[in-house]
Amino acid sequence: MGQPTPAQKDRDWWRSAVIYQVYVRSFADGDGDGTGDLAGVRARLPYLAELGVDALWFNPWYLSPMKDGGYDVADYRAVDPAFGTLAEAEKLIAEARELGIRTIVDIVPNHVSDQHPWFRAALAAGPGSPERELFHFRPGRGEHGELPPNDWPSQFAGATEPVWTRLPDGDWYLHLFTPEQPDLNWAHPAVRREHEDILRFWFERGVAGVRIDSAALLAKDPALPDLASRPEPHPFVDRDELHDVYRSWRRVADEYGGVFVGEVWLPDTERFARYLRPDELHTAFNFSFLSCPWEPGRLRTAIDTTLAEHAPVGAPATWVLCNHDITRTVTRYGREDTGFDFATKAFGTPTDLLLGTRRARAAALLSLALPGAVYLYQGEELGLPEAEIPVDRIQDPMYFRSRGADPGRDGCRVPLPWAAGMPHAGFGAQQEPWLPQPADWPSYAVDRQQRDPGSMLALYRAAIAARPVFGDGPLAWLPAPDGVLAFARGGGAVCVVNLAPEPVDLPPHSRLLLGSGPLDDAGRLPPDTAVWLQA
Ligand code: TEU
Repeated sequence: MGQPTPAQKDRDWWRSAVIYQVYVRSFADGDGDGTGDLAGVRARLPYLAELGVDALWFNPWYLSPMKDGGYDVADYRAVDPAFGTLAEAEKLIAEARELGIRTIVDIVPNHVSDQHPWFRAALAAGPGSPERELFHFRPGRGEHGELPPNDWPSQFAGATEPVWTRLPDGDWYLHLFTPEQPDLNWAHPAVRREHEDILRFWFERGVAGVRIDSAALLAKDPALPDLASRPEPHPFVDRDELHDVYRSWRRVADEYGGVFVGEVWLPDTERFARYLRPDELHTAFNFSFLSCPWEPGRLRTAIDTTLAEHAPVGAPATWVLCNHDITRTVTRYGREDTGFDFATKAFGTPTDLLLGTRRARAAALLSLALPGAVYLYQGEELGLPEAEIPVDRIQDPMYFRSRGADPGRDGCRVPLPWAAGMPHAGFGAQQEPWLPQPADWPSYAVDRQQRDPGSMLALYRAAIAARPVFGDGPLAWLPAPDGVLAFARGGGAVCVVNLAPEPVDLPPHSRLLLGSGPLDDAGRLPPDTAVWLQA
């Protein structure tokens, strides 16, 4: 095999890209109404170009009643007026491309908003109508149909809330998430046709990729069996029918050179990899790396398992530390339990932010050195911590669905601080932001970090710029003391991460390229610190 040509490299951009996730609502507020918008993103494109990212993934920006932050879509072909217009989205896609930045949109195929015309028509048409066949409507159980059709638990907050809602006409409808997010019936050909059309709609507008929300949940066993009956295969997770759906999506994407990233949460690595076969999705988020505790053995295993599961299907790995659903990295790594699990999220967990930040800096150098694509979530490059939102300001349905047991996901969705001395830390000029910013937010502001060579922002910029020194070879572990991860990828650079409790000597090298923190006085690598070395 020879060297790839520039055209091949360009086509394969997604195999090694740095992709920045924009939660539009909280990124930058262009019109000053307290909600982030496309005008805000357009104004900050130079910031993103300077950061050096290859692509932007936008959380859903479609018309939505915002019962779940836009994951309740009323019209997949319209931009919500709170964010802007379709014409503005087109401009944004084009302007980003001028700066060398590609766009990924977020498609939500499992469910629609209860305000979507299909669901409204289904409600109006009544029991037994063809309109209801696009969803999962069923009569209830019990003498008068007063009991839900089965025992499935909500994907939000476990078993505390049902996934069925009963209508005045007696029918129940299925919603794995909130009642405002009715699940579509993926066995219906019209559902498949519509989504392929939506893909084309956005590819026609110049997007380079599509993130697929809840990608492993779409297909349902039509018998809707109780989970208590231990049905095999699972009635709504990772069903085989899905692969046929994604194969036909792939044919659409291939017409445009578009790529997919699937939100696939599956513990079974072999089942996970099936979504990444050459005629299915290009990539999927690496939630096992994201959930992994800050512990050397576990991290090394997570990395090895990731690479081993991707290799047979020829798909690149992705490396993700956080997103809009997950406790912020600096907070998570500053806790006793440094792993991530929805089930153990709680209010008031003790956190050492200095420790967490040190580790998050090291984790940044680790993930940016690994082979594959890296996802950054807005604010990660600023080292923002998870905010504790006052309960009377919480918006996330996860909090309400769990009856207040789960703090919800608002804490990682707080509007960004851009300028320390400005109202609302420069997020927007006039109105109070839709979620309150903590008092110390200005200390994380972009303008401050831009002036500080020791800032998280400076580290991310330097690392993204230097990343090509690793080359694009496979990962090779190097001998290292206990608790230390060291590897190279054929490009002459070595990444060393010290997760041991004591400082360690650096391996022989010609030059220190980048460090997540200073070496000690004896030139050793302190705990929770990473370096990139020229071998
Ligand atoms: O998240 C999906 C999601 O939360 C589940 O897959 C969950 O992780 C799993 O059931 C584990 O319990 C996506 C979006 O990222 C999220 O913001 C949305 O709220 C959700 O889908 C519904 O669209």
